[in-house]
Amino acid sequence: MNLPQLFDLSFIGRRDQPALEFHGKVFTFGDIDERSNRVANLLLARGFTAGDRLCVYLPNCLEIIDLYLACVKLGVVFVPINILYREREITHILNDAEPKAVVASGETPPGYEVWRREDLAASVPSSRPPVTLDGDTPAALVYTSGTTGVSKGAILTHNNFLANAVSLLTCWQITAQDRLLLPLPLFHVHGLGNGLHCWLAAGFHMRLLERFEHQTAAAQFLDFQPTLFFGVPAMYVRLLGTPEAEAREIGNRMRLFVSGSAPLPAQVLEEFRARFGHTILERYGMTETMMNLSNPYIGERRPGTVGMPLPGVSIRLSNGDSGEVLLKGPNLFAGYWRREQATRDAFSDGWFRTGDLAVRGADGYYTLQGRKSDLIISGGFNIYPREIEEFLMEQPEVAEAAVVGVPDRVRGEIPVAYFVPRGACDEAALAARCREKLASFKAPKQFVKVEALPRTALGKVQKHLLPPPEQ
Ligand code: MLC
Ligand code: AMP
Repeated sequence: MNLPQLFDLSFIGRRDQPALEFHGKVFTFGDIDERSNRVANLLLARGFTAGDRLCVYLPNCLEIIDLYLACVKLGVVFVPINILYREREITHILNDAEPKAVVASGETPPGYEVWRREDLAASVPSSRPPVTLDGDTPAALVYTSGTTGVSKGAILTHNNFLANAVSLLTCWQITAQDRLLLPLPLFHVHGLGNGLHCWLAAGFHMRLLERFEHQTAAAQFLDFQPTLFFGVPAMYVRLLGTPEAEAREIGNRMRLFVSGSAPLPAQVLEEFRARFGHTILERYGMTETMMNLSNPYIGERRPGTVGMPLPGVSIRLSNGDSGEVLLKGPNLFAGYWRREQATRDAFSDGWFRTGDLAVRGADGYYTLQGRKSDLIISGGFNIYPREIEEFLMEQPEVAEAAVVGVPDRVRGEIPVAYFVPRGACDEAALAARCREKLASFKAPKQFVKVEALPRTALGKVQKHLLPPPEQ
């Protein structure tokens, strides 16, 4: 089966029903289907064929959905780019993915055909183009950083998205009666794989937000009255600020809150339960695999754990009951785009090596214990210190640099840069350059000057020996 065939199943008999709300406008399932057929015909008219890549650098909007659905109807590969990325990060993705065109709302590097959202409004037929695709067809290339600091495109197939959505619908009892409030960005698998695909596979009513704004989040809940919410821990921390009466009212209408992409502190789970009357269900996923493990919908949702494997997912820990998480299953990606060596290195005897460390309890619950690499997760966005260190070392005032994550109440972790200055150093100018050239979540939030970085006899930086930053 391919994705349009799965979505057609839930559209049957529901074409006139409200499917999507965005910026106050409501669209039916029929509208969604026809809008994307038009965009698919437009792509065909512009010479796109199956296997071509289309890069999309847009915030959450209606067009990003039209473009994604048009791509999966044609076998064109959808390549979302994080809207917070800047020129350097975008250039890498464009050079690597070699798209036939880019749809962008902001500035993009030269050398590629760029379309604006208005360009998609051309008058073309709304009939579905006759294309036959099987489930192994790539649907999306989602870029994710490796320990090398260079991001790689994970090839996710129709079958990967199908397996993920069908599994979540079953395990979290999602039906057409649900209502989803979705503030997650559609350029990552949390928003795309879970949010968008559960919506289309179940056929429920979704309100999409351009982004999560903590100042208005509670008002969105009260206004839309969702039953279902997918969020990163930073969103749940922000929601703890909701006045008690409002939190109760929101909780009364809700069926299920799910958290993932970063560890949910047990304390936050407890405080949220006291305020909203719901136990957040925590699950564990990854760009290359989408969802792997989940706490049970019925049964104990245990704080600090990520539960048990989802249907079809096989899991091994490298040392038996502890160690690196190794995975197999229908959710596993088809490899890294044009990186055979990196793909080979990511597997061991057919098992995908996640780089995450875990322990398995006697009753089968898994607890994540950190990562083999020094990945920093800030607000659910991943930061590879090496990428920031390489950028800092290119700056004239920096001789050496080391970036570490320090705990942050809201975002989980934030990046801090330790550096050895080269001569006189204007720290404010350095900070400003980081903010201009890097995605905002990657820019170090504090700079600490040191005389030298602590190193082993072999020259490896010992980050754990760096002095703690000032609070
Ligand atoms: C964040 N910012 C955005 C933005 N999200 N700007 C534009 N569009 C967005 N979508 C910027 C802000 O400008 C600001 O920049 C900074 O991020 C934080 O803003 P804030 O208002 O203080 O927000 P905050 O309350 O801290 O919440 C941040 C957040 C964001 C939770 C909304 O971090 C977020 O959307 N996270 C989701 C990440 C995600 O989807 N991860 C899934 C990866 S997939 P400045 O300049 O002030 O710093 C994966 C697999 C899996 O991991 O298991 O799911
Ligand atoms: P990404 O590469 O952006 O897809 O991020 C995937 C990583 O996020 C995983 O390898 C984990 O380290 C982390 N992650 C996802 N969900 C959880 C969770 N529930 N608890 C802890 N870490 C998580």
